[in-house]
Parts: sequence; structure tokens; C-alpha cells
Amino acid sequence: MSTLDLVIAGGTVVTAADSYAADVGIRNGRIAQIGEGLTGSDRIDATGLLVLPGGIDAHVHLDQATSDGTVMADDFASGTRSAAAGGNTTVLPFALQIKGQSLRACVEDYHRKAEGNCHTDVSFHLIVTDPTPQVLGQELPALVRDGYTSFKVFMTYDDLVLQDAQLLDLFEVARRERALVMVHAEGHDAIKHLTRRLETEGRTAPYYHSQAHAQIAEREATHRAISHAQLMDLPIVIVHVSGREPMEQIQWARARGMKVHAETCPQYISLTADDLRGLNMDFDGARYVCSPPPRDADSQAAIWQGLRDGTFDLFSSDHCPFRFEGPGSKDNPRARTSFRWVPNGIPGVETRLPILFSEGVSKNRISLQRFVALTSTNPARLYGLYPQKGSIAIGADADLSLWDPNLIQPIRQQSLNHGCDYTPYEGMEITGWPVRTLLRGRTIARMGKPVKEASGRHLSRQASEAFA
Ligand code: DUC
Ligand code: ZN
Ligand code: ZN
Repeated sequence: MSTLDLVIAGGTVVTAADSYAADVGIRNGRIAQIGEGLTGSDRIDATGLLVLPGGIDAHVHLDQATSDGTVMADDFASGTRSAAAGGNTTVLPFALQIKGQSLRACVEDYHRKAEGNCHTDVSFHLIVTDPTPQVLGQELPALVRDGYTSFKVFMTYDDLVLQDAQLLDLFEVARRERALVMVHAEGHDAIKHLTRRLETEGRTAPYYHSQAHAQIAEREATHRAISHAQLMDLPIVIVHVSGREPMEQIQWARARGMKVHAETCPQYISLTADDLRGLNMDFDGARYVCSPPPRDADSQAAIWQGLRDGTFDLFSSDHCPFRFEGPGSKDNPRARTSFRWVPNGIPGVETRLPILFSEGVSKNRISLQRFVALTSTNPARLYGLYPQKGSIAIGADADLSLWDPNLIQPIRQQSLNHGCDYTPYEGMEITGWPVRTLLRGRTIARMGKPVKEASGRHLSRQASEAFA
């Protein structure tokens, strides 16, 4: 047998099933041997470190068009550099169809933005906003067959919302083509009604975003999406579940044998609606505006329970970065007039894994195995990347993140690599950090700093295991 290119020696290998002491041997970018006393041309000493499959962040927004022309703070270069520094080796951003645009054209356009700029591997989900007969009958089926095997739909936002009849049409195509649908479940009419009422009452500060996007509206839409999926016999993913009530809908469906998968995000365990109050109901609260918004302590406790008991399959960042200073937010005169104009989204691709590790593993709320399942193995399985990605096994890509479980340091904006000018988690004390990230056996980040070269590729994907 030929020599190994690299051995990660002396660490503790952690997968979604096990933890054990072993060396990991890498050849031609793949894991070639797992065992004791391995030797190779090169060696990384992982004594005292955990060796995990690289993080897979299945929900990030990079360089995505917005309805008012606000530019996202991260393009592919900065967003994937930030991802790599945070222990990720693959991210899944969204190729968004603008209404009236061909879906194929928007995918090609997104590839042009990504080409040569990726520091991690990437694979595109689609966002379908205009399900014309051409999209339903030709473009979408062809794209799914080309390896874009998942797409997102929105139940709110004026420029993105789909009516129930359109959702049902899309679900039918998804069932036939075996595409996994990700649902943004918030009831549009309820949000519009509450927004109007709050504005009439003069309640326009960023905090009121959390009241307009009420948990009841999320619960209702979650149930509606589940019912549509049941009618079409379709597995779905409810993304960015924020609290107890929508989560209970998912449990209700699962208890009846429906294939409803669920994702939650760092903001729903680390923030509450009170953060949107800012210093004194001022504009500082705009730093925490995202949809759905963070809820309350009761919802945080429910989300933790769901992370432990398997209600949640996925823990993604929903990285959706807008700068606080500049036309995107603080200096946008419209945003000052009402929360409705504040861009919905916060950064988090670099802090997702440290937050879950620290709050979950280090504080004994979840096991290391569950951490790996939620952040790498399940996303790989659900989005058609397994077993190439998401595990430490012979033949898999050598995508690894090495963790120092005892390294304690706070999250600081000045140390992050994203294009955003703030982090909502400033000062949060973190125990356990990724100290080195490898993509196909090449180091892409060390001690929170990405390397220069961009060696990431676009991955075409299989059908989701949800259809198995
Ligand atoms: N939905 C997302 O998935 N991300 C940011 C904003 C939103 O509404
Ligand atoms: Zn969404
Ligand atoms: Zn999102």
C-alpha cells in the first residue's frame, strides 16, 4: 500500500456514533486508514484534541439579491473564509430566483459568483419564488436531476411569498423528482396585519419586529406546511424553528408517522426578543433582527429539549449578514422609520459551532455524538452528501475539524472573518474552539485564521435520505 500523505496523530476521533483514540491517515484527499501508530509523509500532532468531521452548515446566505438592493455583507470569498475559520468544510447557500427570472439562469449566475472564490466546499439549494409552468414542468425537474436536490419556499415576504396553491404544485413536483423542500414557515397575512397595527400605534422600534413576527404566525404556517406535505406524501424540512409552539407542531406530525424534519439555529438558544430592545428601545436592537425572531426563555428551554431528544435533525447558522453601519441598516433612513425596513438576518457562520459546542457539549446539555450529528452527519444525510461528507470513515473526503475542548475565549467581532461589522454574540464566553480545519486533507484555517488559497468546489448532490 502506498504511503499516507498525512497522519492526524494522537487525537480522539468523534463521529455521530462513537468516540475513540485513533490516528487518521489521509491519501489523495480522502481518509485512507484509521488506526494506531500510523505513519505518513506529513503529520499533525492532535494530542489533547478532538478530531471531528468538518462542520456542514446547511443554511447560509451569501451574496444573495435583496428586494431593496441592500448588499449582503458576505460574498463567497468572505463567507467561506469565515465558515472555514469556524470549523466548517462545506456550506449550502441559496441560489435565489427573482420573480420573472429563469431558475436555470439564476443558478448559472450564482455559479459565476462562487467560481474560484470558495474556501470551503459549497453546494447550492434553490429558492423558488415564481413557479411558472416552465419552472414546474422543465427547469426544476432538470435542475434536481443535475444535483440541486433541495429548494426553499417562503410563506411570507411580499417578494418571495407563495400562495397555498403554488406550494401544493411545488410539493407535487418535489415528490415526483425526490427533491427536499425547506419551508420558511411564517404566516404572511398575520405578519402584515400585526405590522400595520404596530405602526399605527407608533410602535416602530426594531423590538416590534419580534411582535409582528409572532410565534402564533409561525405555528400556524408550520402546521399548514405540514398538512400540505402530508397531502402530497412529501418529506419536508421546517427551517429555522424558533420556539416551543412550531416545535410542537413538528412533534405532532412526527408522532403520526409523517416525515417532517426540523432545523434550529444559534439565535434561538442564545438570544431572546429582549435583545431587540437594544439599549433603551433604540436602534441598537436592529443588530438582532432576524426572521423568525428569537423568542423567550421558555422557548429556549424547549429548543434545548428538542436538540437533545431528536426533534431537531439540523443545527444551522442561517447566516444572513447585513452591516449595521452603512446603507443596509443604521444609515438607511427608511429603517429608522419602522422595523419593517430593517433587513432580516444576522451573521453566524463562524460562531455556529463554537456556540453549540460551548453551550451544549461543555455545559453537558448534549453529547459530543449529538453535536456531530446535528452539525455535520445529519446535514450530509438529509442533503445528499453522505458518505462523501459528514463522517470519519475510510473513503470519505478528509474534511476534518480539530477541536480544543478546553480553550476558553470570548467571541469578539475583531477576531471574526466575516464581512459584517458586528456579531450579535459579542463577549459571549466560549469553552471549546476549533483550532484547525482541513478540507480534503489541506489545512484551510488555523486558530481562527483562514489560509489564503481558495480550494473549495461546488458539489452536486444525491437525493435526500429522507426519500429512502
Ligand atoms: N429567512 C432566512 O432563512 N434567513 C434570513 C431571513 C429569512 O427570512
Ligand atoms: Zn427563511
Ligand atoms: Zn435563511
